[in-house]
Amino acid sequence: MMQLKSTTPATFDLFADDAPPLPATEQIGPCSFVFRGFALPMVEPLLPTLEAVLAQAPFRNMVTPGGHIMSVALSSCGEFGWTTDRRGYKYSRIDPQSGQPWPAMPELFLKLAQAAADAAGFADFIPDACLINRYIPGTKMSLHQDKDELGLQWPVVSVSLGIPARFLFGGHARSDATTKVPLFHGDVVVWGGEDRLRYHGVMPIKQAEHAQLGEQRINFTFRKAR
Ligand SMILES: O=C(O)CCC(=O)C(=O)O
Ligand SMILES: [Mn+2]
Repeated sequence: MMQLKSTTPATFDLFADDAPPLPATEQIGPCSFVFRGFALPMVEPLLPTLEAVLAQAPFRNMVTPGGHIMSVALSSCGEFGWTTDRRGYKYSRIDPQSGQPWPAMPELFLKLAQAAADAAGFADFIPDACLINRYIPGTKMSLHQDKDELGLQWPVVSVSLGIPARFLFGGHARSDATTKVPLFHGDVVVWGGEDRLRYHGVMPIKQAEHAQLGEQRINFTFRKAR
């Protein structure tokens, strides 16, 4: 497996006062970047915008095809939303819970996704799907690939808000070694190109409280679904 240019130590304590400062931009793969605090300048208007989206399409815990209820609660906005049920994973224009189209992708979300994609070398990214995940302490996301999209030439742009997470970034096989990337409020990760189908996940979220978001982590991932 290729060597990753990560400066993150293999083990770390997110809460330690003596934790080393993180570089502003970290390259975690040939076409993958962590931009520290990239979303911070937009957080103030982002939160009420998110609330308006969630009023239309509230978080829900979906069922996987295997019958497990996902611990992470999910919603979507944009032309397409991602759903899972006993029949499988899919993108759809209609939120099955409301029977209505998913909320439109707010201009601010689009701007943020485009700016981050641009910074990673993917100009003119026009995502048509934004998945919104809500993690509470103890919840996690198992290693998986984002592969239900048709627009695999476009990156995934992932925005983290609220309490910290330890993001796992692996290779093209589930069994490949993973790099542990701490993600904090405002951090944005972009992976695309040859890294687009790399396995990734989120370790169980540790108990913590965020000044604005309380005991939760919100993550948006922007994709080109169709
Ligand atoms: O929460 C994260 O940081 C990653 C989320 C993710 O991989 C997904 O929604 O597919
Ligand atoms: Mn994913």
